[in-house]
Amino acid sequence: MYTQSLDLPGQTPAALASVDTPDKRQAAFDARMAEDAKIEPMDWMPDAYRKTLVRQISQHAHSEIIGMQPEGNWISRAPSLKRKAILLAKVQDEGGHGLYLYSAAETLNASRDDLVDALHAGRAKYSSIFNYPTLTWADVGVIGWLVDGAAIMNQIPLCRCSYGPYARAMIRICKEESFHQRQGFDALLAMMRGTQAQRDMVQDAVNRWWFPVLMMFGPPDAASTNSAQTMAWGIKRISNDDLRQKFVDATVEQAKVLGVTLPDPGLVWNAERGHYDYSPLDWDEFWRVINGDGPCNRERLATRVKAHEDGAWVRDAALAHARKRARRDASAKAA
Ligand code: FAQ
Repeated sequence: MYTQSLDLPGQTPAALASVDTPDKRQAAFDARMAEDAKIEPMDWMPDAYRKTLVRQISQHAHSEIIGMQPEGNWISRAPSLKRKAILLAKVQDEGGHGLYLYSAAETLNASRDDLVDALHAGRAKYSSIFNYPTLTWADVGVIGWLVDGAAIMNQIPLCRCSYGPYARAMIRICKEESFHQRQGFDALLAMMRGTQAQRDMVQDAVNRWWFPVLMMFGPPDAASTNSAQTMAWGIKRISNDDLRQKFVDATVEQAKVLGVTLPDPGLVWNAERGHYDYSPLDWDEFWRVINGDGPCNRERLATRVKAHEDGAWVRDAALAHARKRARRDASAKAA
């Protein structure tokens, strides 16, 4: 990844490099956490910190890769050349985000093959949101506006994550996601200025995506098993419920500009809290979806596994080429 080559042995910051007993290493790590400094790949870190980062970063990478499918499905049916070019670029960006993130996970000594195997075998999670279908062109706009919008809200704080490679990957990803969000809003605005049938299509898509998007932020804080520790480690900075609330508050105003109704009668301004209230979410649906039984889980995984198998010849060719180059370099050096 573009940043990792900077993290070379010998560049380990003094605070962690100079300590050699387990207790001292832990104390130095804790001191780093207390001063909100970054941990880099060559630094000592507790196993549990490494493990939780691999879990979160790899699930994030899987989400980006699986997340190419719902919109990729519409590239050949985009309504104009301009929209097709934008959508192609966006879907390609999501693939790129997956690659930065797999690379960030590799800096933690995780093997990419193992991570991908875990996804294909159904052992690793990916975001619940990508298990919902894209039925019309308006769904593509709504993914940009709401799904990318929620992703940005969740990911901006990750730019300050305590693990350097993840934080730096997130800076670039967030810049691209914010283009994605704007293009989705723009596509919807064009439809809202069109015919009644187009406006109805947008409203229908918003009705179907609104609640699943709110679930993207994860379970309520009280049921979030990982939050306390990941927040203590400076990986997560803002809780699931607080991010969800920030997203709701920001999106209500955007919906007004667009002229769509958010499908929740319980969505009302609460002057006392200074926030919008919203109705309780269907957490049974959320757990069903993340445990493999959403509307498209089987289809998404089968498509991913097939793409991986169909691409075996590309990986074989790249490895053969690398071996050939290494042999050539070795004989050039020997000559
Ligand atoms: N879906 O204890 P917590 C995108 C799991 S990228 C599935 O609260 P945590 C870009 C969670 O893993 C979208 N599983 O967990 C794009 C845990 O299970 P585990 C992805 C979920 O980690 C746009 C269990 O529930 N973004 O959209 C979900 O502290 C358009 C308990 O939950 C990221 O991955 C869920 N929604 O918080 C691409 C951002 N929520 O692992 C294409 C980085 C929770 O213990 C098109 N990740 N779970 O077995 C995070 O910020 C966090 O991992 C959370 C979950 C907030 C997702």
